Amino acid sequence: MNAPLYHQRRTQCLELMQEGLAVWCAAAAQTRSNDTEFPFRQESNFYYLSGLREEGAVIVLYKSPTQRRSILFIKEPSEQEKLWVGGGMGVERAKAQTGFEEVFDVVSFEPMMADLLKNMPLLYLDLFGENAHLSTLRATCKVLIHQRGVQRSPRTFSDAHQLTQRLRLIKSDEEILLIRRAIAITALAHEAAMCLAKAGMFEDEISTEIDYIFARNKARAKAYESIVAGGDRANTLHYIANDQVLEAGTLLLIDAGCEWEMYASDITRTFPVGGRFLPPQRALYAMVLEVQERIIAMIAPGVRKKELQSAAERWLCEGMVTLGILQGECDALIEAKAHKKYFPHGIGHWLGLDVHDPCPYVDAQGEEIPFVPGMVLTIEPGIYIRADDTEVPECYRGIGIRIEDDVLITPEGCENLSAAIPKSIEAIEALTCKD
Ligand SMILES: [Mn+2]
Repeated sequence: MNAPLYHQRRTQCLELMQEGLAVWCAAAAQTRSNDTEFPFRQESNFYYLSGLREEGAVIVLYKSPTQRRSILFIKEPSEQEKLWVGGGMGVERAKAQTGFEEVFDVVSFEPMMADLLKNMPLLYLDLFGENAHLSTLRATCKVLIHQRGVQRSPRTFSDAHQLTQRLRLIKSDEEILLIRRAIAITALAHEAAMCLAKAGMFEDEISTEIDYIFARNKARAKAYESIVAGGDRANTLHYIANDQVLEAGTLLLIDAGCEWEMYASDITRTFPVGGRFLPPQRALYAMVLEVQERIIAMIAPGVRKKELQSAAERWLCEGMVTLGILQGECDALIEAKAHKKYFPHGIGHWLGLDVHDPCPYVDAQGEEIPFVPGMVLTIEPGIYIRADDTEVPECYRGIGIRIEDDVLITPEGCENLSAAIPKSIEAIEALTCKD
């Protein structure tokens, strides 16, 4: 565990804080059924500040005009827990390994908070999530509000996650390495899927191969449920049933990415099932690919995401007019939002500890934040034409295409971190053609 790295993040967080106290809770175990649980996944902001995969722990940062403290409350595993589930690291090991200046048993959280919150004007906490200690904190604040001799007590509440999410916007070199590793494993899975898919197979034969490649390469988890969508099912944006048969002459859209040391990858490829692109598929694919490559070429420090969005909408609209999918003049079609029927989503999103990394898109004034080196985002134009859409030429019906890469902003422009995953028509057909 890189304790100095997490220590530095807590220092940065204290820097951002106003006078006050900030609390981040570890994720709670989630029940799957009766007394069994889903695999544990740490809450991303908690992990960002600690590197800990412990359940039931709490981080408290304290900032007064004279003092900055960084405190960890952690569960001391009981003998029963040690026997059944192994338990966590406990207070002594946490003191030795985590780099927190102060570590306490989590049973002292409540009494210590009463003391720490005294004379504090501001409490940062997770306002919008499941906060195991919210009622405790509120009760503590209420007592202080009515207590004699306490001059100030927290009357202002702020979102603690906003502090960490501001810091998470710019990835360090260490974080970029983890994203690169996630993408490298994800690349193996997408290439294997292109080689494997053929008519007559079930979609979940492909998704289980993807799972296997992730697991065999020691990626602990998927960053999200894989979308393995043959033919018209690609037009259901979050199709995850993955239980239908692949048909000859259709495309397969796969949106899948593993998580490596908590960092996500998010990659989509669309390719013909066990053969070559048919002419209409090829024409539509080439158009989406060209737009994707032109958008990536625009990316550089100072550019804003909304510029990418409007360029993608314009170019996809022009492409659809050229192919006869939309009729009319492009300005008017965009004005009428006609293109949104076929490109209904955003051009991309931040990527990091969460696949949709909840870092800010706008500054305090509501202005979109321009790109800065170290930001990572996805670029994922797509066109979705349902089989039952009688407004478009028949040859395009039932085709859904998305091409998604993960892009790092660099001082010079950008780096497509997933450029090695086949996406040109030639590179894809070299893998999908079985003859
Ligand atoms: Mn995505």
